[in-house]
Amino acid sequence: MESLESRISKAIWESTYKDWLDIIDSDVVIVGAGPSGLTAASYLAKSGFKTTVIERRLSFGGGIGGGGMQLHKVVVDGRALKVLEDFKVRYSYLEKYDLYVLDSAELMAKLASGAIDSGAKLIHGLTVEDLIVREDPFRVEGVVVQWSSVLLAGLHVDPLFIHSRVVVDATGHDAEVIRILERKNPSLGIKVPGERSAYSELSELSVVERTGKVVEGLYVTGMAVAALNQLHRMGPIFSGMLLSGRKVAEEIIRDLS
Ligand code: 48H
Ligand code: FE2
Repeated sequence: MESLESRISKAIWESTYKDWLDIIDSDVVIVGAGPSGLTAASYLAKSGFKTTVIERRLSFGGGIGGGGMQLHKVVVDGRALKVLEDFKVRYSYLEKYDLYVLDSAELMAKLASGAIDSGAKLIHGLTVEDLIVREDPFRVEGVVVQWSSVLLAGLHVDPLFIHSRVVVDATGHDAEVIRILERKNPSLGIKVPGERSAYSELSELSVVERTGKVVEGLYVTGMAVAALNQLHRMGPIFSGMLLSGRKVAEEIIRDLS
């Protein structure tokens, strides 16, 4: 029998290699494992699309973990209940505020495990630093990825590619993927003006309304929708994020089918 150390290393290398050979050609790459990205991933994977979620950090949940100013709760309104039930997230109704309250830890954990159980592959510690594009006509055909640790160390290491039929920007407030498009493909005329100040009631609706395709092959969901369309922010109410994730999944399912 080989040493345990050799077997540990070989088991990890071999199964990572198998996973990567599989995800290098995905149907959908979702950038960001926050509420909108995880929700979208689950519905897409459940519909049979090979879905890969790339997350820069070594954790999942994006802004959920911070709750409301680090208090461990977030809220949703009644429109999001069906999504919470799909993920088996528990909530309590506070009648006097007409809001549903949930534990941020439970929401993070169950969105992530819902996405994984539906068949999505989540890779963490990996950053999307560029896009694969084709021109005439312009379309996005995947992402350029690098280990987050390499970027943090400031090393010059060339990246690798994940090809996909569709990419989703679920990177939150910074709309990082669309900003790459803005910076590197100026002829498209895409501008990311950034979000506006708080107006929760309005932005909870408009963020869902404006969710969808940006250019051929690239879609946007979650707070990145606000940055792209200069919409208001909403604070720690998450109905818009969950519904935006579900909506982008439905649009992609329709477009790819
Ligand atoms: C890989 C990346 C990259 C990259 C970023 O911020 P998120 O939680 O995003 P959403 O849009 O799903 O949810 C927003 C919500 O959390 C929020 O902040 C709300 C509702 N705010 C309202 C308000 O008023 O403030 O998650 C995005 C994820 C994070 O985990 C990032 O680490 C990750 O994307 N990410 N991953 N490559 N280039 N950029
Ligand atoms: Fe936020």
